[in-house]
Formats: sequence, C-alpha cells, structure tokens
Amino acid sequence: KENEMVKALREAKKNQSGRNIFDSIVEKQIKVDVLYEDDHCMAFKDVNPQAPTHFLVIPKTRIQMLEQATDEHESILGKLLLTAKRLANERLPNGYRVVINNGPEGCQSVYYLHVHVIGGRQLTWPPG
Ligand code: IU
Repeated sequence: KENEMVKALREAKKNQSGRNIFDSIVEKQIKVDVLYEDDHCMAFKDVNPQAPTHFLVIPKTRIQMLEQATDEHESILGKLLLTAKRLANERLPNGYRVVINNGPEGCQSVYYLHVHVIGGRQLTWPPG
C-alpha cells in the first residue's frame, strides 16, 4: 500500500515537471485553433469548452504553474492578462471570466501555465 502511494506521488510529480501537450502546441507539433500569436504568447480554443467561448492564453516559454512564477516572469504574466483581456473584449462585450487553475486542489490538469477565458453565457459564482 505504501509503495503504491510513493509510486503514485512520484508519477504525479513527473507529470507536473515534464513536457506536455502545451509544449507541443507552442512548438507547432500539434495543430490547434489559434486565435492569436506573437513572440511571447499564444491563444487557442479549448478542446473541451465549458461555455460558448472558452480559450486559453499561454506563454511561449514554459512555466509549469502560477506558484512557480517569479519576478523574472513579471512581463510575461502581464502580457498574458492583457492578451486575454484584448481577445475577450473583442468577443465578449457582456463580460467574461479569467481563470488560472493552480495545483491539484485548484483543478489544474495541464502543468503548463495557462489563462482560461470563459464567457458567452451567464456564469455563476462561486465556481465548483
Ligand atoms: P486546467 O486549468 O489545467 O484544468 O485546464 C486545462 C485545459 O486544457 C482544459 O480546459 C482542457 O480542456 C484544455 N486542453 C486543451 O485545450 N487541449 C488539450 O489537448 C488538452 C487540454 I490535454
């Protein structure tokens, strides 16, 4: 039983630190529905949308999760939010939600920092 838990924990850590599908998206090895791209970030439609509009904004250089961001990421974090805002303003005049999930209890499933932009229907609060 303990061995299984140690193994599961090791596996979870590996999944958090290794390359994942968003690395492949940034490297253009996987095609996605790109909404915007520049030297620093990329925005694309979420494959499993939670609302009529649901897209993600990611940095081109990998940050695993928000909790690992440091002062050196100040500029890219700003760019991510401003890009999310600009794309959202163009598409969602009645409002929208911007979300960053962090860690297991934050419901993060892909360990490559991404900003969710969700809208196109009346959202509810608090989230689940
Ligand atoms: P989360 O914050 O880590 O839970 O969100 C990951 C999101 O990435 C989630 O909404 C997925 O639907 C989305 N996604 C995607 O758009 N394309 C993929 O290939 C994979 C996940 I894997």
